Amino acid sequence: MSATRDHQVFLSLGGNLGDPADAMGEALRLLDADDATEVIAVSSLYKTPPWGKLDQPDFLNSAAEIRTDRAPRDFLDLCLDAERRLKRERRERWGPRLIDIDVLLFGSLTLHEPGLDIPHPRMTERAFVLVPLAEIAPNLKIGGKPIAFHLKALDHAGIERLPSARDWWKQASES
Ligand code: PH2
Ligand code: MG
Ligand code: MG
Repeated sequence: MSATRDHQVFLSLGGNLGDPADAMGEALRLLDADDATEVIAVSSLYKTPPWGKLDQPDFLNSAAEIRTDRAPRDFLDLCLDAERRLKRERRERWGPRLIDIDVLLFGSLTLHEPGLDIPHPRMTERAFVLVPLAEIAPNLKIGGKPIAFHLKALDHAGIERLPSARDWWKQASES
């Protein structure tokens, strides 16, 4: 029998077009529906000012802890599939989007392959990634340093936690 491939994965989710909370919820439900994948924890929703390209609407962001038996490339394909199903509009770099799913960490793996850079190379520079992540993984270490250490160096201005039910992602919206 082959060794188990039960990996702990952390994701960042975000969007600023249409109904991003609904899109993130649906993406997480798609991942959870996969036989080899389970959603373990999801952060609250956060309203965050746009980073990179400033003249676009505020984002909603969240973070999720996942467990999967899939290999990294396989798991990435699952995420891309969920994005595609939600009709992500890939128009301009850092521009407006319905949904974006980024794989931040995949167990303790380091990977540098086309389309798959893990740990996510810019995750520690972005408060919109680390603030939700710290909510669900306050003791996480990134690059050997505590998440709180990385957070202290970042500008949190304008980031607002929205009151969210613990399992907000499980329900499809009524509209
Ligand atoms: N995603 C981007 C670019 N800028 N800004 C915020 N606040 N949140 C995001 O998710 C985000 C962004 C490209 O993926
Ligand atoms: Mg499942
Ligand atoms: Mg992104």
